[in-house]
Amino acid sequence: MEAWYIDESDADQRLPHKCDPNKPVSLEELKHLGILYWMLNADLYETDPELQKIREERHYSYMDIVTVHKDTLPNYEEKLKMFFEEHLHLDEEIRYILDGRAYFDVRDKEDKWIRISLRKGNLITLPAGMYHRFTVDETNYTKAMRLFVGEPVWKAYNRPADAFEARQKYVESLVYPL
Ligand code: KMT
Ligand code: NI
Repeated sequence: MEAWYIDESDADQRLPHKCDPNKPVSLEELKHLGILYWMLNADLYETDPELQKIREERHYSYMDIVTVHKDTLPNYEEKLKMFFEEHLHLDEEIRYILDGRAYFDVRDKEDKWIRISLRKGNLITLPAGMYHRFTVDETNYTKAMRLFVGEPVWKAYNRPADAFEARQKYVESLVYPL
């Protein structure tokens, strides 16, 4: 896992978009935004007691696995565009990268974009009500486990979605709200 403030160039979304010089973002800063992170052994995902423990503690009863690649995801380019629209959910978004790589872009307290680069073994949760977007990188491939508390709801609300209680609660949870 590595995170940085993105440059504002309109080059392809799959490129790193690092500033020159790079502006790194620490795990601590991500924690202040409500993001949780674990590093696990993805080769063991079927039997991993560490993963089991997290799932039990956080009540992640549901799980499935999606492969984001042009040969496995119907309407690949269209879906990528959709994932990259800035949005929020009314529940936590929990993703465990089993293979390949992925970028999650999230807004900081000043509404600036932070890019979180995820690799195999990275498990991340974005809090309900946090604006974010998702993309693959230049390798165009990621295999991710999706976890959820109870029956999954994947509905995304594109920005602006400020009236939702989940959004208001999230903003209030920040030490220095927007
Ligand atoms: C989301 O809501 O941002 C997504 O589901 C991204 C794709 S998960 C592999
Ligand atoms: Ni999302």
